Amino acid sequence: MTTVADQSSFTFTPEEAARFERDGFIGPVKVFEPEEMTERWKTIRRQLVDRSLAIYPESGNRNNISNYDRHLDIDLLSEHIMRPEIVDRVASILGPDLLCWRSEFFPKYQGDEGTDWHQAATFAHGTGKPQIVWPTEEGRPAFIGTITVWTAFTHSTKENGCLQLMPGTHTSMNYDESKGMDHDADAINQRVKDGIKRGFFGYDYRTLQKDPNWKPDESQAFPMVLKPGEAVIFWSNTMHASLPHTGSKSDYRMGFAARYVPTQVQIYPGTEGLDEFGDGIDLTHYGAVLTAGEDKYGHNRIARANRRGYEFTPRQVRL
Ligand SMILES: O=C(O)CCC(=O)C(=O)O
Ligand SMILES: [Fe+2]
Repeated sequence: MTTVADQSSFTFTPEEAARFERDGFIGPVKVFEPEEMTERWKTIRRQLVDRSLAIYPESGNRNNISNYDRHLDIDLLSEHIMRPEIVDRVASILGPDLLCWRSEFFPKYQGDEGTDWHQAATFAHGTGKPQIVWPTEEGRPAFIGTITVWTAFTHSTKENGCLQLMPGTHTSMNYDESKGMDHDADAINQRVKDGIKRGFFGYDYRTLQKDPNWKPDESQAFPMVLKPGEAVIFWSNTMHASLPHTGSKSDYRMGFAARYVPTQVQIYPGTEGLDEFGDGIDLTHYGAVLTAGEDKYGHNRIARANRRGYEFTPRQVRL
């Protein structure tokens, strides 16, 4: 008897599925061996500087959004978002037809503040306008949020600002993203919240709290320590934050977040641009990537290849 290699070997076991449903996150999961990740990051870091095919122009701002979606021009990042280790697991949560609609870098350098506690459902937080819209059932969205896969490109430790998550907090929102926030780049690294230096890249996420007197319960925080090449997968509406970087200069933290939704979700509906974090980008060259299955809805513009010609081949995940 011959055995056929199981294409979908990274889908969740029933235990993993139950744990994810209970906690709203799972990790660490291995995407690459640490040595391989370190090598890949060396190359990616060099290639990031060449913006000739990046889909957004360069910005002078520090916490800028011009490095969003570099998977649309850097082959190693294009390949990263398509990795079976990631896509199969995301399909276990969202089903077999998947789009990657956003990637972002999250660096922390020596002395940087931690990231504010937050939950994201529509990603309207910066603009007041939803960036993703789920279909409604009986007038309400069937689901909220996106699945984020945050991969550590370097070591992510308590000293250099690892992510923190609060298990089980994905079932209700403490924030109203439609309120909008005022951006103030001068506030970066200036605020201490419950004894911890934190901010949200020039925003103060506390201004979105439904109850202004409520405080996140720090005792619920789980520190997600990751080796290079390990990832955490979480619902964006799970309470998450990160610690300040109190470590040494050479030990910087670099996270790469890729965000996924099923094909029925509308991405950037009714807009050709995005203004947030004190920057603006034009979506003319934007496309979502079909990472698995097929797109039966046609709601969104799809990028079939990156701008160097790397073709995105969707996986067919057997669930
Ligand atoms: O890396 C961080 O500090 C924050 C990441 C985050 O909020 C996200 O990936 O949604
Ligand atoms: Fe986040």
